[in-house]
Amino acid sequence: MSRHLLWMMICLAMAATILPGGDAAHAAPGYEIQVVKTGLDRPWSINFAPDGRLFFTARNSGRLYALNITTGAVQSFGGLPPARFRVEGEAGMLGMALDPDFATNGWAYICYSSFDEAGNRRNRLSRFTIDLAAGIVTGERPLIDPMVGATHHNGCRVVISPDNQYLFVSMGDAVVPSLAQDLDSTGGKTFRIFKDGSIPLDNPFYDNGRLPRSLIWTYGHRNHQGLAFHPTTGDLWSTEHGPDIMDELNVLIAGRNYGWGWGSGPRSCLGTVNCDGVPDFMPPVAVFNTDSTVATSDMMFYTGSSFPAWFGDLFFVTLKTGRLYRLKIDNRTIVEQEILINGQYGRLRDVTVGPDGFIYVSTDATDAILLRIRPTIERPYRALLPLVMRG
Ligand SMILES: [Ca+2]
Repeated sequence: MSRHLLWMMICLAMAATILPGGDAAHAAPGYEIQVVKTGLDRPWSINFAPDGRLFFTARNSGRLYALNITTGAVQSFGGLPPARFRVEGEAGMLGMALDPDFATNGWAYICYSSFDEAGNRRNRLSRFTIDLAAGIVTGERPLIDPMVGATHHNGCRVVISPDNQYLFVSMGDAVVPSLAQDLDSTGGKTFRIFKDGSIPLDNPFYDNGRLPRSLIWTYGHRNHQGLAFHPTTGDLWSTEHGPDIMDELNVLIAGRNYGWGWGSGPRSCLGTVNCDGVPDFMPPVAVFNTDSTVATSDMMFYTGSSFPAWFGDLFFVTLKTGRLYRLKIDNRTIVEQEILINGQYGRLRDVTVGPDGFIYVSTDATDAILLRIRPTIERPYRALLPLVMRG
């Protein structure tokens, strides 16, 4: 046996001896991915309710469901889809936010695609009341109606501000980029209203209640379908679909212009390219896959207790590449990036945190999967004890 081979065998033996004891446990990833439920009716927005169930809108059927993540039981609520519901292309039952007092008032804010009375394509933000005892959705109260609509680029992510005063909702450009630069159009905007639908007088373009500009928070968007408030800074962040390149991550500042629809051509003012002269321009925090979009869908900031090292980290999912990203943020800068899921479950639509502190992700399919990321269960320490000799 050569000295080289002998040395290699000694090294291998040492590695085999050391790994099970300690280093392997540190080298192993600190999380595992579990399939919670399969066969879900194309979820678009997933939200945990105070009773621990996961409520979700179903894009194509226009229905609302509640999933018990322990038993797997799924409740389907009656009273939906709403009248003149519209499902085609990317349109359908989309964003939802549950009121912080959902347990007592049953309010859900839902943004969905509709037809108006003349049959034009629109989108609408409404408040519904969910009667948990009767299992039915009632009492639709439109809050922003109409918004522009098309087969594609219907926006419709909705979130409630941390102070429980305001609703923010995103609207896409309805495939007409120039609408995003027009303060007299609802296309390509973020809107801010009080939860009862009334208009805050301090909105940046408030003009005697004139619509829609009095509702506008930010403009110049293509189709932003992720919204979330940072848990400590209070900044409103957003993921936005790029056309064929440059998906964006933005911080949405009152009155700022995010550039889409400026100038001419489908690639004018992308990221920070060709954005000279754009009024009120706010550049993105980051662009992803500049040569081809990853198709950013929803995002959230982690505020659970199961991954203390990830508290305040930004998570977002992608459709085209089926990824779950984790970004560590320092104020408005990304300081660390990790991809936790990379295409093995197909298109990913939504991400949220559960009451158990685990991270829940839904796929984008007619027969969809709910996944969760949980900490790896610690293996007991296996010390290399000497043999106990009898005698
Ligand atoms: Ca932009």
